[in-house]
Amino acid sequence: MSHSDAEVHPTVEEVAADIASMEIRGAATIADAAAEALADQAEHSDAETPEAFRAEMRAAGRHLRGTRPTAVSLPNALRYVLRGMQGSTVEQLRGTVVESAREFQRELDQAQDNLGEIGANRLRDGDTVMTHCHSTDALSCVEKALEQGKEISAIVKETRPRKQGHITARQLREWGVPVTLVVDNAARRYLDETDHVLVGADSIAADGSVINKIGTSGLAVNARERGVPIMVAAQTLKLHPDTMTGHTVEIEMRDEREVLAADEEAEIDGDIGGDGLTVENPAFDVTPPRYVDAIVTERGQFPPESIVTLMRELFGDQQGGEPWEE
Ligand code: RI2
Repeated sequence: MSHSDAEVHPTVEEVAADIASMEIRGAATIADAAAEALADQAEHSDAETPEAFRAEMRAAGRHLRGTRPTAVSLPNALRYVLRGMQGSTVEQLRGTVVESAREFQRELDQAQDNLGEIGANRLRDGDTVMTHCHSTDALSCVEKALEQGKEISAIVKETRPRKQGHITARQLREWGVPVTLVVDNAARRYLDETDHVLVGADSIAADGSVINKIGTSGLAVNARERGVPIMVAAQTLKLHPDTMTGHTVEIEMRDEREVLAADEEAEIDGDIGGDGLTVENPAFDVTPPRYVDAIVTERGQFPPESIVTLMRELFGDQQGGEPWEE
């Protein structure tokens, strides 16, 4: 068997399929699942030589990497775990992969907690936040503010086409937060009642641009026009190292069926044109740094223009090819 035919464990295949279908979604959750899948591959590998083991791990990394292109937390997770693979025997390699996956997962949890504490300090007692999509980093700020004894209300944008705003609404209600759920088109009307727009990020570019769920940039422009501050909660795992050397972030285009899905309530049967109809379904958009007031990370809050300094500190010394490449 050549190295490029190396076996990928069924768990890796399942996790990859679940990420692609968005059964597993949200940048941090994707990163956590990818690290877990690599640990699983290592634990179940029956490779007999270190070379075969390394080839398997690289193949698993490539398989996971190919699922969704925009959230940089995925390659950042794969890099962290695969660069931790050390040793000259299969047992050493296995042990270090599992150990670095666990370490990555612990750091992920810790980073989200620390970020939440920092973000919560921006929220005052009685504030109303407007959310877009579902971000565990953004929700962590609300959770910590509640723990500090502050009363927070939320205006939650539904977030077409997949309506992840409903997940946000459900979580906030579990915490006892008063929630007003609105369709995306109603957001501007409710900005007058909003103290902060609070969103997450899938990737942050070196110039401070924020790549997040489609609709974020329009919301940010409207919020700026109304004088409502825009806060982005994104742990440093969301910083995109390639953008320091001029690369742009690929925006994922998803299936048209997400847009055309039948909806009985709205009398839509999912068939509105047939041939000649083009459907575009970009999952993300880019909010330029001038529309963002603060990027809140576990390392502190930053004006978007200064995020590049943090990126240099974190990624400046990383060189060489990707650890999942042959
Ligand atoms: P956390 C989501 O993307 C949303 O765009 C959200 O803001 C972002 O990931 C970050 O989520 P998708 O996977 O890492 O729903 O903060 O397409 O949980």
